[in-house]
Order: sequence, then structure tokens, then C-alpha cells
Amino acid sequence: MNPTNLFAPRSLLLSVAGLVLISSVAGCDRAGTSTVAQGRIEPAYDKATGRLTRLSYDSNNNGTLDTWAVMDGAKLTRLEADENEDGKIDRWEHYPATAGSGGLKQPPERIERATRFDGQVSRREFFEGGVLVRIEDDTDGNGATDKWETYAGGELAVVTLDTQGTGKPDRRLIYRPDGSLDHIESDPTGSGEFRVVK
Ligand SMILES: [Ca+2]
Ligand SMILES: [Ca+2]
Repeated sequence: MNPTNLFAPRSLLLSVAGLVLISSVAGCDRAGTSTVAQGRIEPAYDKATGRLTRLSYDSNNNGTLDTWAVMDGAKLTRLEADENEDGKIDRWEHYPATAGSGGLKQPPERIERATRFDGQVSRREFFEGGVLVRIEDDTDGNGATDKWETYAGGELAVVTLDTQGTGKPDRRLIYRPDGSLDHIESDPTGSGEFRVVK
């Protein structure tokens, strides 16, 4: 199985699942946050409304906060993670607006990554119902997407590449449902018409 088929956000989700669960308790009894936090979780509230706005989390318990949950009360809006703890966010998980109060049970609809750990998003993963459907990748870091992956039923189906840096895809790899390469197509002029080359 292609490793990118794995539901990548699961680990991060699990790491904060307890966090939000606990924080909902914290929201009910703010006097009890000192015991709730135990040095790893820091909830923040809107001063005017008392509504939970943010949870900060030290996921590896090394004393440095590395994961933040942007909250609208009990609803998770976005997760941000600084995976190498250098002060720059490397991963953003966006949750659907319809997630409701059970936000963490809903998978993210989009995950963005700064694959060079420079704070700039270079890879976007799109999900439908928790299943990976599409990835856009700026593999050379010039700010333009040059690799597109399309998934069918969670399996890699098509990889489209801009190998010449023109901004238009010129090469397409078509995969069989079992993951093996079926054939390669080429469109050297970027006309939009691909022809089988192999
Ligand atoms: Ca940490
Ligand atoms: Ca970082």
C-alpha cells in the first residue's frame, strides 16, 4: 500500500483528542484548570464571553508547546502544529464548519504542510469523509504546484506532473487499482491533450 494512503492526521488527532475532551471539562469548571492542565495543556478563553478560543498543548511533554487547537467553544476549527519546535508552524489541519460540537470526531477536510519547515505551505492534502482524494505538491519550493495526485477509493489513481516548470502539467502516470503503474501519458506542449507514451 502506498504510505500516502494512510490517514495521516490520525496521530495528531489522537494526541489532541484527550486534550479537547479534558478542556471541555475545564470549560465547565475553570477553577479546576490547574489540575486539568498538568503542565501540558493551556486553555485560553474569550475575556468577554468566557468562550474557549484556543488550546495550547505540549504533545511530547518536553516543556515546549507544539500543538494548538483553534476552538470556537467546544468546536474545533483548526489544528496547528510546530513539529520540529522551531517556532514556525509546519502543519495546519482545517476542520469543516459543519463539524458541530463533536468536532474532533470529524476528520479534517484539508491538511496543509510546510514540508521545508519554513512556515510556507508547500503541500495540500484534501479529504472527503476522512478519505484522501487529492494532493497538491510544490516539490521544488518555488511557490507553484508541480505535482498533483488524485486518489480513487483512497488509492492513488493518477499522478500529474509539471516537469518543465511551465505551470502546466506535461506528464501523467496512470495507476491500476492494485497500485501498479498502468501507463504514462505525455503532453509536452501543455495543450491539455495527453498521449500514451508507454
Ligand atoms: Ca513539546
Ligand atoms: Ca516548525
